[in-house]
Amino acid sequence: MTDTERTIDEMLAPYQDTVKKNRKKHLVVKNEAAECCPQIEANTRTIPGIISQRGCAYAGCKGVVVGPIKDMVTITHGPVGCGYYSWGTRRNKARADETTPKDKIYSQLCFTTDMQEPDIVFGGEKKLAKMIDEVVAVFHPRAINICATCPVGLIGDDIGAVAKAAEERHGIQVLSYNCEGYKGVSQSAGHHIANNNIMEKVIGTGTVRKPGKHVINILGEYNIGGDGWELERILTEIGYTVNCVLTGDSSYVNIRNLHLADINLVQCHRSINYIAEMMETKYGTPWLKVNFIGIEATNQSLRHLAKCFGDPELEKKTGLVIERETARVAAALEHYRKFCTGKIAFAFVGGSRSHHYQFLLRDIGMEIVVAGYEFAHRDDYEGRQVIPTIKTDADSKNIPELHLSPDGKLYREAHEHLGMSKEQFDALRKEIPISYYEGMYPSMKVGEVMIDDCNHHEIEELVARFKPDLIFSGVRDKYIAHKLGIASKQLHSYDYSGPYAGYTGAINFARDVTNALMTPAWNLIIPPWEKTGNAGSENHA
Ligand code: CFM
Repeated sequence: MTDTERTIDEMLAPYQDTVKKNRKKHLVVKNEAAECCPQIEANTRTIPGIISQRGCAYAGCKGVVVGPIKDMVTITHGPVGCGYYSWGTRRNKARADETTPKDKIYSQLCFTTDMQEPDIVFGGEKKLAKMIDEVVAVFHPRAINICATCPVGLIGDDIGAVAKAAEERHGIQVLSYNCEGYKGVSQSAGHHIANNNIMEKVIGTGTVRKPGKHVINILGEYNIGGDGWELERILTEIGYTVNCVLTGDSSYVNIRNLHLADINLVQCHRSINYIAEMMETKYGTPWLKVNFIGIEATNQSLRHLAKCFGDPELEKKTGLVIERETARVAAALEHYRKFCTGKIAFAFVGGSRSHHYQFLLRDIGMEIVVAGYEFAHRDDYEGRQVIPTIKTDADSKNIPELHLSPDGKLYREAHEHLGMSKEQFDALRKEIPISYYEGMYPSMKVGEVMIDDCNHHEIEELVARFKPDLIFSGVRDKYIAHKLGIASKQLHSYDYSGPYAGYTGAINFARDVTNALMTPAWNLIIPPWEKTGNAGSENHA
C-alpha cells in the first residue's frame, strides 16, 4: 500500500460502512501498474447529509448554457431566489450588441416571475404569460428562454404550452426548458436539457454562412473573464471565421447558423458534448476536442485544427502565429516560473477545468496532485470509449435523450465539411482527436488523485497529507482553504481576473498564481490556539 492509498483509507475511516464503500468508488489514485483508467463512479447522487460542491439542473441550464446568450431574454419561472442568485454571478462576459432590431443590448437580460404562495396554490401559468408579453413589449428580444425551477415541476405548470401560445402571439421563438432543480443529480442534467432544446429548436433554422474560407464554431467556451475573446483574437488572425462561441458572448442569430460551419471545436466536453455529437449525427459536422488553457496545449490545439483543412497556407500561418505568440509570452512566463516551480496544487472545479489547467500549471512548473470534478461523467475521467458501458440509473433516465437521424437536405459527410477526401479524413482521424476525448486520467502522474464530488471533510484530510501550496476551487470552498491557512484561487470565476486562456491568458494566470503564492498573509495570521498553546483556554469574549 502506498502512502497516498493509506491516506485515503484514513480519510474514509470516519465514515459509516455504506458511506465508506460509496465514497471509495469515487476515487482513483493513479497507479503505475494500471494501463488504463480504473472505473470511477461519477454522475451519481450525492449521499444525503454530505455537503458537496454541486449545483442543480436549473443552474446548469440557465446559469451555464442558456443564460449567457445575449440577444435572448431568459425568464426564470420560480421563486425570486433562483433568479436573483443566478443573475450576473457567473463571469460570462458579452460585448454590447447594437445589431438587434429595436433595442440595443448592453447586458444579458434575465427576469423572474417571483412566484408567491398563491401561484404555488393556483398555478403560475398566467403570471408567466403576462411576463412574456411585458418582456416583448419593453425589450423586443429576438427570442426568449423560460427556465423552470423546482416548484414548477411540482405543481405541474405547463411551461411548454405557455411558450407555444406566446410564440403564436408574438411571432418569435419562446423556448421552455424543464430544468427543474431536482432533475438528475447536479447541474450536468441542466446542460443536457439545454443542449437538447437548442439542438432541436434553434440550430439549423438559419441560412446565413458567415463569409470566410474556414468557418468554425467553438462549443463549450463561456468567455469567463474574456477567455473566448482571446481565442477569437488568435483564431481570426490565423484566418478562421468564428461563427459562434457557444455560449460565451453568443447570439441567437449565430446559433441558428451553427450547422453551416465546417467544424465544431469542443473546449468544455462535459457541458456541450451532446450538441457536438448530435450535430455530427444530423449534419455530419466533425468535432475536435481542443484545450486552449496553457501554452503547449494551445499550440497543440491550433496545430490539430490547422490539419483539419489540408490547407498549406493555413498551416503556415498557424506556425507563424504560434511562434510569435509563444515568443511574446516566454520572458514573462520564465519570470513567474521562478516563483512557482515545484509548488503543488489541488483543483476542485466542475467538469473540465481540473483537467485543462493541468497543462497551464505545468507550463509554470507546478503540478495538480489532487484533481476533482464536481459533476463530470465517467467519460470525462476515463475517456469517451467507456460511454457504451455506462449504466443508466433512475436519475439519468429522468433526462430525455434525443435520437436524431441525418438531415435529408443538410447532411454531408465529415470529410466533405472539411473539403478533403474520405481517405484523407480517415488518416486524419488516426492522428488527432476528432470526435474523441481521452478524459483526465492520461494527464495525471503516478501517485496523483482523481476525486469525484469531493466534500469538506475529504478536502481537509487531503490537505493534511499533501500540504498543497494553492487550492483552486469555487467561492464555497475558497474559504475552507483560507481557514486552513492556504492560498486559494477561484477557478470558476477567476476572482475578477482573466482571461486565462490562450497566450495573454497564460501571463495573467501566472501573475495571479505568483501573487497568491507569494503573499505574506498566511504567515501573519496566528490562530488563537497557537497564541495560547491551549485551544480550550482561549477566551473568545
Ligand atoms: Fe464546463 Fe464551464 Fe466547467 Fe461547466 Fe460550471 Fe464554469 Fe466549471 Mo463553474 S461549463 S464544466 S458547469 S468549464 S460554471 S465555465 S467554472 S463549474 S469546470
